[in-house]
Amino acid sequence: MRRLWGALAASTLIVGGAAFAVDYRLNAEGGPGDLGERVARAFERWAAVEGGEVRFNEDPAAPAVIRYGDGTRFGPDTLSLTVQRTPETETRVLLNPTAPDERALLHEVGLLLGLAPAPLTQSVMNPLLGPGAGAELTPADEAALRARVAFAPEDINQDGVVDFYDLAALAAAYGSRGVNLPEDITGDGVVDGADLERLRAAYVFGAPAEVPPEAAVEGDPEAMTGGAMTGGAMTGGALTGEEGRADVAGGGEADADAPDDLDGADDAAEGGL
Ligand SMILES: [Ca+2]
Ligand SMILES: [Ca+2]
Repeated sequence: MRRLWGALAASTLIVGGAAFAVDYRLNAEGGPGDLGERVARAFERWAAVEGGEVRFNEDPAAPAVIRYGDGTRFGPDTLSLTVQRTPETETRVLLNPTAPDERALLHEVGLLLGLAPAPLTQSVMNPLLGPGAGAELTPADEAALRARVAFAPEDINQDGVVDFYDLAALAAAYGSRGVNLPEDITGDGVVDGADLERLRAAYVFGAPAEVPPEAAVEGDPEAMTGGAMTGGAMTGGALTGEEGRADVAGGGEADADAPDDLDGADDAAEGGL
């Protein structure tokens, strides 16, 4: 069983509406030199989703970088990790240089697109790659991307209006930390006053509908931070902190290394942790 490490993508990477774009930069040092080609293939598969309308722009100044981590710091079952640190805005997708895996890239690009992890499914957004899983986008993956493109981040329950029910969802999740939480409108990994302010700015005042919309809020924080394990499958766990966080998922056992260290660089030199 191979594991991915996943964390969060930032909605700050995303231009909402039809022009849905992810800016990124690449660094192929420290691993196989065909990183660019493999990343391009992952991009193509997401960009081919009908109704998805996503673009990927390589930009040397982009806040998201895709590169190899320090192979000695990855566990044998860990394929990739995405880390975002706050208050810095850099998002780092770190790939295991000894085990390049196209499925891992498909998953990590989904995170960059702002899609929530989907444990216990056949989705490529499942942080744990089961046998035969994760190689192709599923209908659920395609639907998640279409919804991400179609609805403003402030429309938390994705019903087409920013209203009382979005506020209720945000209130219920207030203080939560995690990976691509729907209520984390700003995409910084925590649901707090900044998200409330974004919601306030988009809020349409009116009487709440008598019949609440279908609960469409995804990304149950418990699911993303749990460590449940079922026979031969899935587990997830999230490490969170004041300065940074990384969603960790894999084969059930904790990894000795903190995911923040998987790039093998000195934390202080990285300017934060
Ligand atoms: Ca809504
Ligand atoms: Ca936030």
